[in-house]
Amino acid sequence: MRGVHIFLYTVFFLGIGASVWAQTVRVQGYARETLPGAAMTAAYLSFHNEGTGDMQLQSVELPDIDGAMVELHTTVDDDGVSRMRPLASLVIPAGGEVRMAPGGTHLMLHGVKLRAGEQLQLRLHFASGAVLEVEVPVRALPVAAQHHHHH
Ligand SMILES: [Cu+2]
Repeated sequence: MRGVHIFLYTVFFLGIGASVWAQTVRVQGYARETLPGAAMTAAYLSFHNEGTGDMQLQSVELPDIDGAMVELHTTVDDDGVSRMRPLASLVIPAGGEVRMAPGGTHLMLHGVKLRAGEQLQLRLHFASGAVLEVEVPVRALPVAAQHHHHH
């Protein structure tokens, strides 16, 4: 698929008794372009943990954009109204997959101006101390979202 980047990342941990295990996660995804005059949008990543231990995503930075801030959000149904809530962290179970998607878990990007066709650099911090840099494409908003932006 054009415009989709897959990142492979492996970290080796030395445990007690010198046992070694590998932590490998595959990440792909995209960010949405910002509306004219807006400085906020969302990005959606998919994680495939091919390692033997759970991975816990704790925070995300945009190293190339001064003043940008990223929050991990989930969407909850509150009496029929969908609302976003901050998430402290996101666990990707060993051998499992986590997919962010519109209307679900997402990265909220503040202080950004993104245009479709650009590439966005993200720096992912995991609880293990591992840091992963990924680059995702910026995609155009779906037509409906250009008229209504719920946040
Ligand atoms: Cu949000």
